[in-house]
Amino acid sequence: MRVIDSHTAGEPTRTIVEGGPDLGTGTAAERLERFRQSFDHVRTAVVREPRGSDVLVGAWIGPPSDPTCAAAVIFFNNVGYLGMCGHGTIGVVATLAWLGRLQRGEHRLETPVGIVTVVLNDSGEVSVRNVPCWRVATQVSIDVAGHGTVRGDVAWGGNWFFLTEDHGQSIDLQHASSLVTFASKVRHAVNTQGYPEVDHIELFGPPRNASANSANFVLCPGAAYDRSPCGTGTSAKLACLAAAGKLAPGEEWIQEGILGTSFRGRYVRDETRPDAIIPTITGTAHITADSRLVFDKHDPFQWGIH
Ligand code: PYC
Repeated sequence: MRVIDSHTAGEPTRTIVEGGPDLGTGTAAERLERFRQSFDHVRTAVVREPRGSDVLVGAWIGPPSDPTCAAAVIFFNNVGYLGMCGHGTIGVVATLAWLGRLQRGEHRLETPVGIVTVVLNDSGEVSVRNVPCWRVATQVSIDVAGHGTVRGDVAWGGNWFFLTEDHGQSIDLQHASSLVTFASKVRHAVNTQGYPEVDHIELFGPPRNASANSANFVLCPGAAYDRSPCGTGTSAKLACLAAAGKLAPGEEWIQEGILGTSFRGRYVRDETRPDAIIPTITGTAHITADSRLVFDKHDPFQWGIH
């Protein structure tokens, strides 16, 4: 299997470009189910140790069912599958461009949660026009074991997020392990107190760079945190800001991540539903490896360490 590794603002993506599972025909959502049912061992082999790590997001690419799209994409990590992935989409676009399979300009990609439009800019930056995003709950109070009440919003940004500024934590890399512990407790509380679908927790604090509007820490499904500002997390943030009347359509929002790297975001209103926005997130990915994964049937960890 040939894979291309990249990182987007520090967060890695491993894209399968040859020798991936044959997921047949159908929509990206149908093929994700086929991946889950019949090829989950490929997911674990590609992203888990010893070939990968908990931080790695994998991407399967294949022919689209919608002829207006350049490709279908399915994202996965060490514990399962993602609906959409902003940093991963930027990584996939950079990968396809590096392979000479995608030219500058606008393209559409089919994901399990809808079609996204990507622009490979002359600068090499990639802009991702995400699926419609919206806030579903405002300042809900969650009782977090050992910490008391935490208030935050619940929003869809292509994945489900609980977003809070009310946490008393320092948003910096030195505190990464305590942030993971705290955010995991918040997720458990959010899941058991009304929002079982939320699998990403996003904490906000003041940015390091004067040009940014905010800094975040995002706990991904599992126990890894996003090294980038998280594309779907930034989309969820824009949905909350729009719903609160704190960011106007077209206005730029610079979201800094835990490493100090940033994504730029803007939105337009979704003409078809008044509660939703369509965010566009812009960032840069770099290629880090072009490798072949070897699967030895005598290797006890052929399908990854479980
Ligand atoms: O960039 O949307 C994102 C993302 C989700 C999980 C890791 N990165």
